[in-house]
Formats: sequence, C-alpha cells, structure tokens
Amino acid sequence: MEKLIITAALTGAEVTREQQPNLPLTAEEIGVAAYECYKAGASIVHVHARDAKGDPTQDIEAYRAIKESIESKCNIIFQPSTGGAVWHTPEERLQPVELKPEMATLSAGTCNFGPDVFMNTEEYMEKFAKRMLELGVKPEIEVFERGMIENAKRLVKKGLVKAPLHFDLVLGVPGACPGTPEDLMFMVAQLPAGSTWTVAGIGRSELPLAVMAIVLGGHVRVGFEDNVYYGKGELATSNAQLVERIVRIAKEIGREVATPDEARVILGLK
Ligand code: KMH
Ligand code: ZN
Repeated sequence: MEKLIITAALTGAEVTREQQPNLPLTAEEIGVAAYECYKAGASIVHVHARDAKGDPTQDIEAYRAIKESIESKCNIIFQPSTGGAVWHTPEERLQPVELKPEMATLSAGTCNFGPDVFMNTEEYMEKFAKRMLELGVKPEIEVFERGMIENAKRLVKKGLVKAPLHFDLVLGVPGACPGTPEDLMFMVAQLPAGSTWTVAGIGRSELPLAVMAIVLGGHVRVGFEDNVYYGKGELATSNAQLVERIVRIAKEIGREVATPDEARVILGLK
C-alpha cells in the first residue's frame, strides 16, 4: 500500500473562534499551525484565508501572505481553497490559483451546505479547471455527493482535468452525502480506476472514516475546518493534535506516513 498522505484543513470558512478558541486566523497563525502539522506528520495543508476581522476572504494578497508564512517554515504542500465561503463569487474564489500553488481544490458540483447552497455550475467548474490546467495547478476534486464524481469524469472527457484524478470525499456535510461507513465504501467504488482519494469526514464522522481510509489505502484529511473536537464534548487543542492521532493509528495498523516530498510523488506534483 502506498504511504498515507495526511492533509490538515486548518481553518475553513465557517468555523469561528467562539466554536474553537485555537482556530488559526492570521497568516502567521496559519503558518505556525501548518508547521506544527508538518512536524506531526501532515504533508498537505488545506487553507482558507480570513480578513482582519476574521471573516473568510478569497483575496489573493491574503493567500499570498499565508503561502509565504508557510513556505518560510517548512516544505508542506500548500493547497488553497477555491471553495471559499458559500457567498463568495466564482471570480473571488478563483483568485488563489493565480499564485500557482502546487494544488488547489476544485468543487465538482452544487449541493446544500447546512442552511445554504454551495453553488458550482458547470460553467464555473469548467472555468476553474481550465485555469488550473493553464497554470499547472493540480486540482483536488472535492466531492460532496455521488453525482459530482460523474461531473469530474466529464471534465476529464473535455480535456479540462488530467487523469489520474485526486479526490477528496467530503462526507457528513448537513444537506449533502452523510458520513457513514457504507457511504464511504459506495463513493470509493465509483471513482475512476487509478484515482487517488482522501476522506474528510465532517464532525463525528471524521475519525471513523479516517480509520477506514487508512485500512482501505485511501488518504486522510483532518482539522478544524471539518471537526473542532478531539472527543465527545472535548475540543481539540490544535490541528496538530488531530494529525498526531492519525499518525499513531496509522503506525499501529502498519501504514507508513508520507513526507511532503513522498506525497508529491504519489500525487504526481511537479
Ligand atoms: N466552505 C465551503 C463552502 C473548498 O475548500 O474547496 C467550501 C469548501 C470547499 O470549503
Ligand atoms: Zn475548504
């Protein structure tokens, strides 16, 4: 089995300091959190920027500051979000791709997202994919529902995304696909042959789905974007604490953990 890639989703667009007092918000805080996760065993950081008030922003300069902060500390793979928050325009969301990161997320369809709608029309999925292709940015295909895997296959047919694809199965978002073991097994079975995949279980599904992915040969995403708790009613003290637990479990099961450079090879990054 290939080595395990652990992604730390540090901040997200929705989580607040009221919900998680240790949420990293500034470029420096996000850089430090990325470094702690790198030391713990993560090889990718999935990043959302926040403005001076702590609100989500897709401003390219905010992402540039985060990228520089992370790169000054370690060689972890920087993966900015193009999902942003549900109210960002597609033009706002696409901005961090212009920094030519090694990877960026590419959401593969529209779904309910709690009380809101996370909008990803075909026109904009194609626009995002085309720009990433032009800039040599590897998309991580974000899948919240079954049909989104078919949308990704259509992007490949149109020549807008190159196989092998890398998927992030985001399971347990209220309003989208639940995060049960059966849902994960079903989604994995639908992926095109040769794909790599990671799972981001939301809330209480984070840990069980992560353990399944370790066993099945997938990869794992943890972090405050997806889950602010360590245990029932117990807030995590840091993103790194959540990474450390995955490393411990992987070691017990006998799955080695990838360094950032090993993850680059597995994902075919330049
Ligand atoms: N914040 C969500 C609406 C991504 O980062 O690419 C979308 C999201 C996906 O988080
Ligand atoms: Zn995200």
